[in-house]
Amino acid sequence: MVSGTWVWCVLRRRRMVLPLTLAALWAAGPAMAAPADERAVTPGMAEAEVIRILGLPKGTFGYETTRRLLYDHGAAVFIDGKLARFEIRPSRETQASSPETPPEAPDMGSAPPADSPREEKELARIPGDLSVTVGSPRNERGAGEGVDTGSLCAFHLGRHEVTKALWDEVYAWATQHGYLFDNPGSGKGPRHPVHSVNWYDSVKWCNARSEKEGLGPCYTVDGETYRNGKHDDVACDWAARGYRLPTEAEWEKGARGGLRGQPFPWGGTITHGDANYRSGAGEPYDASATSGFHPDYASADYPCTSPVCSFPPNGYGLYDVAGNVYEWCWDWFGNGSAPVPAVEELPELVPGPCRVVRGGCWFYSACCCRVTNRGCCTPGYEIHFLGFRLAQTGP
Ligand SMILES: [Ca+2]
Repeated sequence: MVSGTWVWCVLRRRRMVLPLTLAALWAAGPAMAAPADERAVTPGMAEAEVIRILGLPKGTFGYETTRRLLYDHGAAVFIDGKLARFEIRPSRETQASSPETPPEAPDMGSAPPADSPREEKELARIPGDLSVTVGSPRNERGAGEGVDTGSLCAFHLGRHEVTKALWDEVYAWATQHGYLFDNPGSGKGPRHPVHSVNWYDSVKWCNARSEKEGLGPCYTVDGETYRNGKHDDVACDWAARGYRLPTEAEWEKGARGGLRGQPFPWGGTITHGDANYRSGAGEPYDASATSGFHPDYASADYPCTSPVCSFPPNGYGLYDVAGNVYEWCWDWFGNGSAPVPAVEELPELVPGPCRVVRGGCWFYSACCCRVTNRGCCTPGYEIHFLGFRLAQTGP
């Protein structure tokens, strides 16, 4: 997992915000800079408030010390491998008067109405994980991406791909408020995922929806809210309340739905009962009795997308993480070299020409629907099997 930006954590409650350089952090003295004894970690902080940073070279800035610091004292944002902001969390006594919102239980029983995406459960809370594993073993059939481990804070991830109906609503507002897109967005129906939007469109649309709803937009260019043009130097304010694309690690954490060590959110094989993808005889993992495009959605009139939430959700209540449309992620892919390089072979923190896409789609095979499968496209690319899903920072 590589990104030009490594972030980590979360920051939502009342607290002091204390901008600190790393040097100042170290200068703060042993009470802050020295790694605390494991027993000093406050009970009840089990879920990652803080933590780490998949792919970041350890030792760059005293990883273990910083991790423990953050775990004990607050949360931080890393940009390009450097500690950009450190936040002090109130004492637990202070927090006692403002209890945390309990984790939201996955709604496994019924799909949320896709034509009313504003409802409370549009985004599911994905729990933090002190030890999250992403990628797959090298010997996994299809393409072993290599394995990396790290930690993630709790965050929120869209239960379904952004629909054409929601795209249109925000797009109409955005174009009246200074936004310019490369593509108007397409979709086979209002409840189908929007497709044929490039990375720039997706990011700008996230900002537009944030502004439309009075939330702080995440993406800026040269310090200004990103509203038009094609920019590869987009910065993300990971502490902002607005909508954004998931990081690749967030996407995979959410897609697994709490199930570890399996290529799909539900287990080891896939059929047309699980997802909208292109089945083929002899394809690894493919156990479908029907072949070709999904029989319920196949047509000569591409795309063969399905309405969102047409298949069972995963353990976090997320739909279509496997198949339907590929989904843009924030991350740069690396240097864009093919074939897919293993995680640890990717050049660290070096922006490449492609952004990661995840999850497979109606047009591609079972193997592409694996939760670990990594695809990539140039950020200006758009096609009828590529859309996106929203994320939000948050505890
Ligand atoms: Ca998908």
